[in-house]
Amino acid sequence: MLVKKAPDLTYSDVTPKSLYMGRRNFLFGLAAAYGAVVGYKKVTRLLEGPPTGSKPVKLMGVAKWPGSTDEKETSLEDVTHYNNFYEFGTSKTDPAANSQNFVTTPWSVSVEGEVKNKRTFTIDEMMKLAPLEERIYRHRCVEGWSIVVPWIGYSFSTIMRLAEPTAKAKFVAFESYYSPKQMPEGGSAGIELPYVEGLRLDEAMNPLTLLTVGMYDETLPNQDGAPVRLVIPWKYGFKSIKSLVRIRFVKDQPPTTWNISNAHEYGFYSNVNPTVDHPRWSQATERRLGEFRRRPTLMFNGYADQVASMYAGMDLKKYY
Ligand SMILES: Nc1nc2c(c(=O)[nH]1)N[C@H]1C(S)=C(S)[C@@H](COP(=O)(O)O)O[C@H]1N2
Ligand SMILES: [Mo]
Repeated sequence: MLVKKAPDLTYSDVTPKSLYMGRRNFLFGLAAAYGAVVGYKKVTRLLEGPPTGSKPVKLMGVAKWPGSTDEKETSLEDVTHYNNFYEFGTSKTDPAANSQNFVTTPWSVSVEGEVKNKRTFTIDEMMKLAPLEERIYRHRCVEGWSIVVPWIGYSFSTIMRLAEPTAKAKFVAFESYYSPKQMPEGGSAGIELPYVEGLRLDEAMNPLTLLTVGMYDETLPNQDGAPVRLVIPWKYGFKSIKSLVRIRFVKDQPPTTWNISNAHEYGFYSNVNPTVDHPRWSQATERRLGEFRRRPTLMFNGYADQVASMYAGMDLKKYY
């Protein structure tokens, strides 16, 4: 049975090793600025020959979302070099090291199941379904570390409104891309792949649930889930599924990767809750990447006002 690592990390784990964004990417950004992201692959080819992988490009016209936290943003360096993305390896530094040649163009995401309008979107279509917003969210991993990230995206509810779930739809099942060829480390990750996750319909509909296509003013780096992922800020990080290819509206609660792997330790809900400990460690405190001292973990990761009512009357020890 695969187990997640106990909390805590040493400062050296998150000390910058190299500057992540080079001048080349800045140039891609400028070239791609006209017409948002359209044609950036062409630009890549022009500047450096055959593509070796998809690189972040600047996103233009992103509005500031009024609900952002004013806590200090975690550095881009930390957010891109301390990751969980088991398809690219199980150590925190593996995703940055092993995902650089991940090719994410072309990309499409299918919307299926109990909906009136089944559809497949290309990533370019998906990026234009709603105005992009920068939302600075706290993000808390079940292992005890946390980050503050300026994500870019729009509420997942946009997709739901277009898809029009039928009365039978009670949950949404999500699936990540998986290619043993592109992700050879996934074969020894110890979890079933493709990575799968799920939300109850009302959780998916909650305006905080973010269909995320960028961060720090650019499209997503590969290690953070390019080209599209979810971010569900009141839940432990593993619910925020990366490199999404399939969205399925379903009748029954869908299987989820960490619950399949170790049901005793990881439930379906996985709401951040400082009063419900993990079987092997306390969840009362967390360490923000880039800081030394642990800080208290907040109920629903500080988003209780927006989400607590969805769980009224539920025993959160039972539905962990
Ligand atoms: N497909 C996929 N999605 C994933 C994971 C993964 O291994 N594979 N790891 C999860 C976990 S455990 C966490 S904490 C977050 C980490 O997101 P970040 O690396 O962008 O901080 O991604 C989640 N989404
Ligand atoms: Mo995590």
